[in-house]
Amino acid sequence: MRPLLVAGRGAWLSGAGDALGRLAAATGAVTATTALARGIFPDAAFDLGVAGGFGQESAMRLVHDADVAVVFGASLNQFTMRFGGLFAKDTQVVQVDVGAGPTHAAVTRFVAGDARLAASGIADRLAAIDAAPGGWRESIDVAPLRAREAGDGIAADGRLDPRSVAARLAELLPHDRVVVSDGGHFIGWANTHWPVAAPDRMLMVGTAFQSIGLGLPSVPGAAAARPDATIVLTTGDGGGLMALADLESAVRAAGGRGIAVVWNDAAYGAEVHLYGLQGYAEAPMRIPEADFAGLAAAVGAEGVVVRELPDLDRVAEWADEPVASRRFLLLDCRISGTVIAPYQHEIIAVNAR
Ligand SMILES: Cc1ncc(C[n+]2csc(CCOP(=O)(O)OP(=O)(O)O)c2C)c(N)n1
Repeated sequence: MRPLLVAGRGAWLSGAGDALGRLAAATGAVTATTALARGIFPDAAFDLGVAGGFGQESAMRLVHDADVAVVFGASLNQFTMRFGGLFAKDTQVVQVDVGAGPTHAAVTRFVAGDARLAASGIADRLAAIDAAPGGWRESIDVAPLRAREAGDGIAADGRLDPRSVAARLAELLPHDRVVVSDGGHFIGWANTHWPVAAPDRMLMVGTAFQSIGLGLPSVPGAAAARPDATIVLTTGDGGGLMALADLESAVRAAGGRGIAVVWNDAAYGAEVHLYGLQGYAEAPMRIPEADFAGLAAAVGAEGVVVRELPDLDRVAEWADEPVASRRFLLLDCRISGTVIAPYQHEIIAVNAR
């Protein structure tokens, strides 16, 4: 057997993390999550990361190798399912959910139930019969499958490679963070490169509402909900400009425990990749490069223009300073628009069908 467990936000809401960890150990299953459940499995050693376009290609090949997949609290939307290509044709897909029935044609069996109760119930029964795990996951070196693209540092156009920025920030961002994400092409970088301590520490407001411009205004809410956490906003220049009035609110609310990462590609990048490629005029999709560092300084934050990777070292110094004496830190990352995230390539390919 090559068992796989997939958990989604429903599993997190039902408090299924520990039960799913027990079930994974009892069955010897490798694990994967949806974007909204990253960090739910207690044992990261056998976790492949996100199922779907935010997952690494090598990890997704292993998902495809699974002969049985049990899905807890995940709706299996088109992005999780890689537009139909996530599982092999003959994979047994069991969906456990409190919903009325299966939510994807790939589901071969539906079990109505709460994720936590179902997972712990199955784990209890396996323990009662002394079932031994098959050993599939121990035969695989999972960590290299999750390896993230490190990028080229500087892209051919002389601007930063966003993969390299994301990889370096993964090393620098405080671990007590809550990440707030606006919407746009850039959403891939946080999702592929920045680990999440628990699912409720990654808030994808832009994706939830399918609207850009909600990142900056969500910072005060995150700061109020998590008074001890570092609040890290990830936003594009398009969404950032749209919400500019809320820059001051964000800076004031999060103060010295706030960071904003602005993926400044001087464009509505998602539009360029999805529609520019189809031949539509790109000029309206371009944005004159805005000086976000300057805008931040105007409302009392510290703005840093990031043109080279060493410019990010300021984050390490900032993290060592007392919260009371430092200011909200905005990283105005001048990235190249030429690096297209793998998840966006998936969408481009579907649009071309
Ligand atoms: C209110 C609103 N307007 C337009 C869109 C369509 N839209 C989706 S992504 C995007 C581009 C966002 O640009 P930016 O914030 O710079 O991020 P990037 O795509 O460049 O990473 C647009 C315009 C939307 N989702 N919501």
